[in-house]
Amino acid sequence: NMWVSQLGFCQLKQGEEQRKEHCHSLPVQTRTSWNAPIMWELMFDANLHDKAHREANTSVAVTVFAVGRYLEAYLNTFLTSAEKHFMLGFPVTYYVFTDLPDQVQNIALAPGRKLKVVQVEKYSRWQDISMMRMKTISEVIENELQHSFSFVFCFDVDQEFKGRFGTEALGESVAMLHAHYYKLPKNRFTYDRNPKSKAFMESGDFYYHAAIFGGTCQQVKTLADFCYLNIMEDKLNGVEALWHDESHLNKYFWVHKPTKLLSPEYCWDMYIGDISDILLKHWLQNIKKRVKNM
Ligand code: 2GW
Ligand code: MN
Repeated sequence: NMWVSQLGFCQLKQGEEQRKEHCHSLPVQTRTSWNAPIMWELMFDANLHDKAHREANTSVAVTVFAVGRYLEAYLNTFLTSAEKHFMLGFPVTYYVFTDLPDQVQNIALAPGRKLKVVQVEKYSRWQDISMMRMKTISEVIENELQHSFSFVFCFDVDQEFKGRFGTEALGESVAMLHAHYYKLPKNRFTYDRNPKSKAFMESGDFYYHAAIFGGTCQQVKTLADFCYLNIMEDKLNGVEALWHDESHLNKYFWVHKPTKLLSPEYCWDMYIGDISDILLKHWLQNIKKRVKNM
């Protein structure tokens, strides 16, 4: 997949100049120490990424869980906004996992786009609803996705697409910079600090957000298996990581470095005051507080 990073690299220098004109803030970090690109607005040419992925016949699977009251609260907004902004013009299949398959409403899908509903059990603890997604993701990749899709992206359902979320976000192994932490010093990162948990970390690179991760089927399956096995080992040992699956995901990306990072523009939170780095606000925003307050 050399062409993706080559292409990102050519764009970077030009983009840095453009960002200086458009942003009031200091330059943002656009490369990790292991040379993975961090995708900030203006640092890439969306058309070049689309062209390359059209030539590669790229198809994308999305996994999203809407269990219990999250179905009514969030699923339609997630899907209708994805149809406006997510990988437009590319074949996308949404895999909706829910305990209430009959209550999933039909929404209008563009040509080449599909929705599959898969029934899952409803765990009684919300921590298990969140964590056990890793098991289901691994199984669906193994049984179905690996044969039909180039990439898979896994999303929290409590979000709304607000702008292009396109092929520039695709890569072997893609992690999301958590909007609340990207400017904080590392000692503020909320990694799991309990040596008894498999998610335990003393230091790390970034604090990643489990609301969005993706990559090739093989890479995402490796991630999901790692997290699921460690979650189950924690259960056997009677411990639970501080931020559940997110703690295990952070451990995974510390041990297996992602090949691409998404800037917090891809999952911005409208309640964060300092928007000086954010050119394209709310590409995908955390809508939870707004819905809960209604
Ligand atoms: C979750 C928490 C409290 C009560 C209910 C639920 C819940 C979650 C639910 O009733 N039904 C359901 O389908 N979920 C799914 O789990 C849904 O897809 C949701 O987006 C996801 C994660 O739960 P969420 O979005 O409420 O958690 P956040 O936004 O605080 O998420 C971060 O931390 C989580 C672990 O604590 C996960 O790592 C998540 O990926 C992170 O974004
Ligand atoms: Mn969420």
